[in-house]
Amino acid sequence: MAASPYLLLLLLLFHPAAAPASRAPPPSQAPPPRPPQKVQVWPKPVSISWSAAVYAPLSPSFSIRASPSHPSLRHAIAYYSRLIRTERHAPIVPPANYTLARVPIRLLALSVSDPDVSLGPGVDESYTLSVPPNSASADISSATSWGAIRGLETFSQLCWAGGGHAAGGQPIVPSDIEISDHPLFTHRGILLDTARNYYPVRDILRTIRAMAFNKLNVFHWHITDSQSFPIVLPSVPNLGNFGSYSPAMRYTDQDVRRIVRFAEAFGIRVIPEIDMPGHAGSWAGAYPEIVTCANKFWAPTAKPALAAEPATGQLNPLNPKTYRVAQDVLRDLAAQFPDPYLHAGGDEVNTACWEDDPVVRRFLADGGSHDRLLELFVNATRPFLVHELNRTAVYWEDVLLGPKVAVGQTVLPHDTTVLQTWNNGAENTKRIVAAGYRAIVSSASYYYLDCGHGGWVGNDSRYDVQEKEREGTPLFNDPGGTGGSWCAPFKTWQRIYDYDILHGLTEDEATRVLGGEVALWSEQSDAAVLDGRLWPRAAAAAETLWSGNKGANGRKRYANATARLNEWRYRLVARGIRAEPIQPLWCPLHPR
Ligand code: CP6
Repeated sequence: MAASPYLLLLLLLFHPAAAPASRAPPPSQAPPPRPPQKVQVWPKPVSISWSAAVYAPLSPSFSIRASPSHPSLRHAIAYYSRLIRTERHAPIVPPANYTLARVPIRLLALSVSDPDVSLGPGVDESYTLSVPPNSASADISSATSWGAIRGLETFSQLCWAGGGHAAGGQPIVPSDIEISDHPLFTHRGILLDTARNYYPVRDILRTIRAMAFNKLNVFHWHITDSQSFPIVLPSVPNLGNFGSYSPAMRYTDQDVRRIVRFAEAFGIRVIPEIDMPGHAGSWAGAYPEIVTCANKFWAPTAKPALAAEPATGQLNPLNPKTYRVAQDVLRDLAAQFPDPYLHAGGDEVNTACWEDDPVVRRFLADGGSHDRLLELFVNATRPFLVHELNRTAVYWEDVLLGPKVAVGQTVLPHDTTVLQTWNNGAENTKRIVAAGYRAIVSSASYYYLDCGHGGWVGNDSRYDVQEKEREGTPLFNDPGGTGGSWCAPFKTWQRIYDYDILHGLTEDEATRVLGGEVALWSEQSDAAVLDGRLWPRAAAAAETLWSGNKGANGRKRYANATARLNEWRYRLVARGIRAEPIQPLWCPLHPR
């Protein structure tokens, strides 16, 4: 029987939930170490060779050194030194026998051939890691500092607590192991919407740390939306002052710097998004004159019967002041966020909202079109963003594809535009890359983590569940718009893991897919549920974006992923990330 009293003792002593973090059991009481047979690293590295089940203890004087040293690596080295030395995660699954190497590992040596390469799109994140047999030092080699950081994460995951008496109570690592690793996609991200509900800085920092654990490298910060404008920008401070929920719910210059620096230390880019011209109702607090229909309709459609959520409000493309404010916003943003990409929104333009404005109505009556309005807006903001601020403009797919409003390809040059798809999974991605654009995939039906929690507005007579059932109307198709039809079904980790962002693309088209982002829209989440909403589902995406979802035989490695993701989830919890469980603990203890 697998669950011997012996194992239960081990769990009691070492399980993160059971034992306080800082206190290792006295060596005399500790059972012999029981690491897993297979090496567990999430996301799975491209190649691991580990022939014999030999582990080496870490020396109490274990240290990490880099040559040449570089500022961007210093933080990561300090962080991982501590993480590794205080490792408290022990494997759940009882392992078979193994040998403990006699020589402890005293040094992890990083050699970086080009440490000054700065963080940015497409940066080389490859690394090799080796722990030679009977050696007191392990090595990580990489082209860039960012690759070294990925290697440090891998090394930290090789370490297990519970080395026991023979290991001097120290963590142990597999010995005689070689790992060679690089990402499948260069863009692997999480979108966090901080406008529908606010997230304190510390929760954002924790999320960034969890991203690094999963080798995700892009934090797409959907800062503003119609509901709030929670950032204070120096040239236009009133947008934040009048557009945020409260003084406590604003990101200051200092907050932003802290987040950007923290992310960079983990090799994570921060791409800021200020959504415009749609989803901009919150701008009306400071500048009512440039916003059409603010708070008058619900978004994204102005038809009450189809309303999805409060509130809307759009920038008026025919008001010259719109562009003075928008340029101030973009300039301030570029000063705060060093990443070469800047996201300027462009999603879900609501034509009726524009038509609420008399000047717009006259423009349309005189032969103008909705497409022309969006084109005016993009042509008045994009060149500034690209040429003055030297950024690649990221937009939602809507800008090119509509469905309601779209601009021509002449407005969006291939080399300075990246489009993020969301609305129609594979099909829209194909349309975008076939048209020659680079794409980031965030298919709503696979990668939207917010959905599945019912409607956004309560106390609504249209929302009588029993009556719906009597009518035979499934709630998911609730035409009242409060049932969240766009959300169904809930995105399970399996659904996310199975999704292939290159599905249906030719080889040439696939070269223009930069990667993917899972999205946490925050109508129904805030810091209270953040970790559980993101993890471990975002980890499922992280693995497919790093090394794909197929095993060596070319088939989906789904069954094998369950046990590994379960194990990984426990380590995330041990590292302070409150990830949801995916199984009863009973399952790994009773393998079948
Ligand atoms: N907010 C903004 C949203 C969404 C988008 N943009 C959204 C649309 C559909 C679903 C979830 C979120 N809430 N600004 C679309 C990019 Cl299902």
